[in-house]
Amino acid sequence: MSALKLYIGNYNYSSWSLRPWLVLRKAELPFTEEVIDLDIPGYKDRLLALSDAGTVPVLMVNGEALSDSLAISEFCAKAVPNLWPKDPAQKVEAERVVKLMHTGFEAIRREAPMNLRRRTSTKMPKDCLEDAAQIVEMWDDLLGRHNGPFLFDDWSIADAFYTPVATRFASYDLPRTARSDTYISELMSDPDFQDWEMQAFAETHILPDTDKVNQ
Ligand SMILES: N[C@@H](CCC(=O)N[C@@H](CS)C(=O)NCC(=O)O)C(=O)O
Repeated sequence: MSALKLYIGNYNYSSWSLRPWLVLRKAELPFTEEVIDLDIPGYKDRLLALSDAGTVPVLMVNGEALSDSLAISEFCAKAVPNLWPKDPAQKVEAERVVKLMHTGFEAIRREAPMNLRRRTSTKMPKDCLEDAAQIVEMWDDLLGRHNGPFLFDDWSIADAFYTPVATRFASYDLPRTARSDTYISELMSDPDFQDWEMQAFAETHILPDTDKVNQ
């Protein structure tokens, strides 16, 4: 495997960066990482110098830039088996729920941005609560049909995509069932996630606009 370098946003805030970072960790693919502080003067130029997307994450593979969390996760899945469920029907379902997260749930993303240092019990907007309820229903259904502790029994890319969502439930105290609460705890006690979280707690860079959301 070629040398891999993952460019990521700030540990505390960059949910899209956390997803492929977890996938690389679970794939046991060696990689280095570099944080690009978001929302500081010149940050966009740095992102655009890396890839036309102008966003993080970006995975450099032998000098070639691969942007987008899902594309990077798919790259890992091609290199290493078992990052998607083995059962073909489960794989289709896992891909569907990942795509749902990748393109949807706009209200929870806007109103409850990932902010690992944040803990609040503020009243959340209705559309955010509707997204949260839909996610809990989906988690409960998948967890009920499989043997857990993950959405498709063993850990998969689907769990990477919902880990930042789990942190939003904890940060903004969003309503959930006992079954979903157990799943959230499982994701948040994952040793790889905890390594990431430690970096977030140690980080001093602040995104004031994100910190203000639903303060
Ligand atoms: N669809 C992209 C979204 C990437 C994205 O929006 N990343 C944010 C950080 S979490 C970003 O780079 N924001 C900086 C900006 O848009 O200027 C993915 O899945 O990687």
